[in-house]
Amino acid sequence: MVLLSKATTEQYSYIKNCMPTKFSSTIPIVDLSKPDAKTLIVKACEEFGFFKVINHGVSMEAISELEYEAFKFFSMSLNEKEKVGPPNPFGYGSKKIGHNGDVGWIEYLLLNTNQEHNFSVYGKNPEKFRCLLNSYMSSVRKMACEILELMAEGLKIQQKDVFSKLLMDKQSDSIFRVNHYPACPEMTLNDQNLIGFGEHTDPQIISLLRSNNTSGLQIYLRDGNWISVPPDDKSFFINVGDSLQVMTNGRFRSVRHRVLANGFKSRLSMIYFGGPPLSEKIAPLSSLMKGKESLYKEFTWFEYKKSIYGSRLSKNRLEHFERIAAS
Ligand code: GA4
Repeated sequence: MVLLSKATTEQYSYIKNCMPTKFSSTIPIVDLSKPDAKTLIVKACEEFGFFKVINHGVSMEAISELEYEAFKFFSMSLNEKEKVGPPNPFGYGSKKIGHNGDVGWIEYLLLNTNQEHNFSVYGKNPEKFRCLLNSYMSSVRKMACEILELMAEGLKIQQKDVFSKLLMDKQSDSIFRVNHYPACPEMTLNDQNLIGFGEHTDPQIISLLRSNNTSGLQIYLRDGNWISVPPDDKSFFINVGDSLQVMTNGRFRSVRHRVLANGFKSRLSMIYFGGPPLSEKIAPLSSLMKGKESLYKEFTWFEYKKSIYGSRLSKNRLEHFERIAAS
């Protein structure tokens, strides 16, 4: 991404009259090595749709090495980076998010976790980048499955792998994303909040995010306030996605979140979005209904994806699939 002038930054979106957001100390922390993990996970998913995980078992060395390669990739010329191809559906993207006019102060790589990519164009040492990415993705998927199994246990569902089997499926439609938010010194001049990635919920089942120590991530609370998530490069942050909201019939809520650009430091985040196979039917699990009515119409992941790709980032996409309560 080239250093952008004021004239260029004007094309981006800002949050106007944004109240200074305090770093929150209320974000739930789950220690995966402790026996109370499942109870804390369920509580966090009900209250926030978001929590931080420590003692996750992913090697810090593997994380740092991948981060280093990713920074190297983004430091190349635009011309070199564009050799990867545009991000529709997978490749290198800059500024534009999705296909419906959303923009952000961001450049990124979008990768399919099952598909072989043409790695010969990924940076100066593509083979190393590929190896690091593959081993990172498999460790993070393992953690995602462990968390999903703890969720099932915490929800007292008999079939422990009811969620995790969807990510383990060979046809699982999971995505990996590396986001680079360059520092934007321009924005510090007039106290503006430049949007890196606009507010949205993740459509999949679960997302696992790890970033460097640069702030920017904010989550939206049920009380209507945005809070800043203190960065922590040793931990992972977990988001409930729309599909898990539906499967739990609204007991877990997908978390609305956004990223603001930083005036001084660049931010690099890596996110694994665990999704089901395209043909999978998404509907509330009968074991969680217990006489309650389903809040959602059944749909396949393919149908949901089709609908999200036709919508703006900030849209409440589940609205379309809600059952109207009979009066
Ligand atoms: C949000 C979560 C993931 O980053 C993503 C995004 C996708 C994209 O960048 O192409 C979408 C967005 C995300 C939801 C609405 C649509 C699709 C951009 C957009 C405007 C890869 C995903 O799966 O959905």
